Amino acid sequence: MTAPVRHLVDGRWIAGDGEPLRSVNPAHPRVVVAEGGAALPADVDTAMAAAAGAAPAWAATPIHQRGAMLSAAADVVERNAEQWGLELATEEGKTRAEGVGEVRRAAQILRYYANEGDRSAGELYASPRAGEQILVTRRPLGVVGIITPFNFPIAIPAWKIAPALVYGNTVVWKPASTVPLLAIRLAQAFTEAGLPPGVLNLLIGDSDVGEAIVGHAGIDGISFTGSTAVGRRIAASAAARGVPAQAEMGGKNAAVVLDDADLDLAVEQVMLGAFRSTGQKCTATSRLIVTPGIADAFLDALLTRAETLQVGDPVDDTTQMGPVISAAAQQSVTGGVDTAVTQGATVLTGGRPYPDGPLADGYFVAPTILQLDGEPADVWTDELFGPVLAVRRAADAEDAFALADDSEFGLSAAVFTQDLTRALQAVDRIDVGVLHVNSESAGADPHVPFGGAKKSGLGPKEQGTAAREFFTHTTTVYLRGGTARP
Ligand code: UN1
Repeated sequence: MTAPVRHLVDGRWIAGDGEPLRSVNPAHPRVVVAEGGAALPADVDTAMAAAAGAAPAWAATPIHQRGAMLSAAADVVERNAEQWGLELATEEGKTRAEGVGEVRRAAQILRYYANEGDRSAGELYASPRAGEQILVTRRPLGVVGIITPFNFPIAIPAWKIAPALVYGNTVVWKPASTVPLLAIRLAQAFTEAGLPPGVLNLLIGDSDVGEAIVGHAGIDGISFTGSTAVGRRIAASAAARGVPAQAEMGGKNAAVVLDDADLDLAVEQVMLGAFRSTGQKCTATSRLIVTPGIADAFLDALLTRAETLQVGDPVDDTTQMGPVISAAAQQSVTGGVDTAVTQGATVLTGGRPYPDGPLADGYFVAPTILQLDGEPADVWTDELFGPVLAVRRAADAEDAFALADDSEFGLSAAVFTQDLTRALQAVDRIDVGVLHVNSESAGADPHVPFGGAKKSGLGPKEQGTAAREFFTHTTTVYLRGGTARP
């Protein structure tokens, strides 16, 4: 059954007047998941006006009350986890287990921020002057634009929208046009929770709608997750107008497997990092670096696992990996593999769609492992956003850490070792925003900072206490009694 695409503006669900917008099931592209008119850039004016109109009353609402609405939204999300998780798998292509897990994760994120009122609201400093104290308090930015990618259609929106709202901002949100249904579900959770009209506005459309949000004169901040090229463009445009921006962009995340690693654990975790969500995570493991004492045994075991990974329809419970999001993504991933081969890479397994059988119609790409022998290759430096793992052999642990760090990106990394000294060296040598020791490179808990080093991110990090850095600004209050003598 095809769901209607609707937009939420000023508390009302409206049909879009733009071009027909349609999300399809990437495992069966003839199946339309949601359909309706896209939003138009002109709708951004209406949504911005609604958000600006709602902003003063929302900012004046006590944070505990704002949090209570997030908590009520979390209840709705949790209650619908099975159904929405299935819809997520159908619209985005990750497995049903991952889809349900992601919906639950969204609820968990909402609950974390729902409790923000019970945490510290600022700082208090001593004053060098008698009778005075210095407070650092926080204020919302105002109206923020939120632009989210397809790959976590409910968790990433939740981790941007929840802090935006709890800190007193109002929001105009544009999700990726490939996943409208899950965006509508999250917005429904907020309306059902009783969020006042205009506080959260949802416009589903193409990049022209995103550009209209970013370029709008009334916008007070922009939070974006997506490709490096778009993130840089948004941040540049925002900076040129003095608007704060937060951009979470690409990764080329390495897993380093050292001689003393537990082989079974490392194989298991590298498989998860490389192929869960079909490799479509900015935190996915796309580079593997192995040292000589374990390389052959590790690669043998990994190849066996990759070749027996169950690729199929995400809603089938035996499936371990689904399709990529679109035909364009499928072409760009296989094109990236072809380029790697012309640059000297050897395909150890995968690299292709499935020409026949039940997977031939969907946007499937087989789990792919490529071996590089030291030659420069784009697959080592550029994000492909698919189930492709490039492998290099390092001379020793030092060389492995240097290879892992040799990237313009610095989002996440994983290091597999049982040697504490080596693990601590990795913390020093690999410049990343998120480092996993003996676990896969993906994953982000709601209560701790998430984001990249180097060129993976611009602006303050997300989640945990870090989110407040972006969604508020400080007012430093020099506070003295009102008499001449203290
Ligand atoms: C995760 O690793 O679970 O777009 C989250 C992305 C990241 C989020 C990763 N911003 O893939």
